[in-house]
Amino acid sequence: MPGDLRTPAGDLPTSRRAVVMGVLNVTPDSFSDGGRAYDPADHPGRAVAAGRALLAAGADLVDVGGESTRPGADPVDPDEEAARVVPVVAALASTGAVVSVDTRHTAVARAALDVGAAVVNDVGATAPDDGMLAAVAAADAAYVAMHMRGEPRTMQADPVYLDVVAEVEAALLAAVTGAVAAGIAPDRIAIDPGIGFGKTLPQNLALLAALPRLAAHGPPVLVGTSRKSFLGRLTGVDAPDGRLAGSLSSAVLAVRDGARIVRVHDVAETVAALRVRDAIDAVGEGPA
Ligand code: PMM
Repeated sequence: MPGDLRTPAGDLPTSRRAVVMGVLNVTPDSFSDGGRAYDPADHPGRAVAAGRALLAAGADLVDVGGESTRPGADPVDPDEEAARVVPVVAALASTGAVVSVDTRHTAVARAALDVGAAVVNDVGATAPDDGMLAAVAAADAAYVAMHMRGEPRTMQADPVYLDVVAEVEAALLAAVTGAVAAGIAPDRIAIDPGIGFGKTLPQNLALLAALPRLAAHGPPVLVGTSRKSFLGRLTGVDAPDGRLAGSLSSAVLAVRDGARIVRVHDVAETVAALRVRDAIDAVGEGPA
């Protein structure tokens, strides 16, 4: 349930409505938005304005990231990553917004939690950084455990699984067990199969088809398909910001199949698309 991701900054909606997480990449090189929210000469001004726009468009929370995780990306020094994200998290959290920090580095998570981040979106949760789980537990924050095979620089080289669904499922359940053992409240943990993180097109599709199975474990499932290259391949659209139709359709289908949180760039469009799904879902199979 989204309510299980309640945060010090305020409870997320407890209705059956899916939670919409808006993407705010404070990087010069993200594949999906080409660094539009990051201007070193106007930092954090441009990024904060972009975050406010996501909230105004209907995002329930904003996910601030300072390291591009696109396939082939070089790692970013955690000090540089923190310098990108911390002022943005601080400014948005100070207005009462629920802010998550998208990182695999404990130092960055800790710095963001110190200035008001309520959620750590750990894109390295299947091999967590030293001290990451303890930092989240100490802050009583929510935790998103995302599956990634390897690291961004090499993850798409040749991802091989015997059974991608079973292996991702097992890794996520192990991540939840580790998070609970470290003291993170079980009702503040979400899981994410990490679409595009060390997966081929068929593997991404297998994971999306298996969302009901992943959702049956209990922790809310977060799904991020927005603008990703598998959508480009399926729909024949090269430019990431031209992949709206694929992004919306995959978000709606993910929610239909049990995802409780969707991580998206096109917030207003996703909110509208999910409204249609919610209206149909609310009627269910009751009498006409
Ligand atoms: N995808 C990206 C970055 N962070 N976090 C989670 N939990 N799930 C995702 O699917 C995810 C993520 C990469 O996409 P971007 O470059 O558009 O941010």
